[in-house]
Amino acid sequence: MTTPASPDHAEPWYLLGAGNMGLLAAHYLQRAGFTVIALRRDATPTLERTLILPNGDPVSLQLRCQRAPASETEPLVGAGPIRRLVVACKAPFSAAALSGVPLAADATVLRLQNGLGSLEGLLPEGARMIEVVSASAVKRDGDAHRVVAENDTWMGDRADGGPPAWYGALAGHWPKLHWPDDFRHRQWRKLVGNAVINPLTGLHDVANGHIFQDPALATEAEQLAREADQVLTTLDPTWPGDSLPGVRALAEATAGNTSSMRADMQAGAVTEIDAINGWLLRQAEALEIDLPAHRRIIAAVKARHP
Ligand code: KPL
Repeated sequence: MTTPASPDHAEPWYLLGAGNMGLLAAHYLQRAGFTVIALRRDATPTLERTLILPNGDPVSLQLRCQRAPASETEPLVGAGPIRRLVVACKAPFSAAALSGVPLAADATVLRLQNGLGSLEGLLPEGARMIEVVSASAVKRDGDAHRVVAENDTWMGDRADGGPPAWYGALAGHWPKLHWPDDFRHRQWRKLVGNAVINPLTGLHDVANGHIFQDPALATEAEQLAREADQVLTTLDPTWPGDSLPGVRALAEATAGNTSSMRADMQAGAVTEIDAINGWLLRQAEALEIDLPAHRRIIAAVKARHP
């Protein structure tokens, strides 16, 4: 069931990154009656994918495609400045994916990526960046994308000006979508979970649940969480500063999962370490705080997969 078009639906959403989470966002946007256009480097006219919902129902997802410009000087044929964009590519590819994409000066950008800071300096000054943090899980299943769990998803932005006009329509079709008052803390909780679980599971090639079953890894996890809390409490004294139990609960709730960084390292792909642990380290450096456990683990991940 889709929502009939309203004036607010006239503006299409463009999508950069038609991976698991990008497709899930595209599906909810389409269900809410919005047009979604995938920006691709190739010339495919449409993108057809199958999304399997948690109840097992397959949804055939069809997205119109627009060829993204290969360089900043090449125009985007057939499109004026883009006013709504979902960035769901992996964090390290953000600059390349955005290069040449003609964003309107007041564009709204939904950032659906792990880590923080990956779009810094890449958007027009007047753009509104809305961060999306999702606990939903989508996995490749052969040629299809399986939605393993539709969990909570939170949206928020730095200005905290409240949700935009289109949010209500989307929230009616995106299960468990919230615009919370404490968005930043939710985003940081996800960040700390990723900063502990992802590099440890990647380096040791283990599933998430293994971390707290192995005393050596559990000690490393504890150090990483403590150092993250030290930075975040300095940035915001209202940060509760007790991340470890939440990280443990996340590792247990996703015990059988292969973290995204483990999957990247297994595939020999570039990891999101710079957007996750690297973000914490950059904050720490500015605050003159040393984070030896994060420094070590960043170096270890990069030594394997530069
Ligand atoms: O977000 C994740 C990831 O793998 O990137 C977690 C929560 C660790 C689940 O695997």
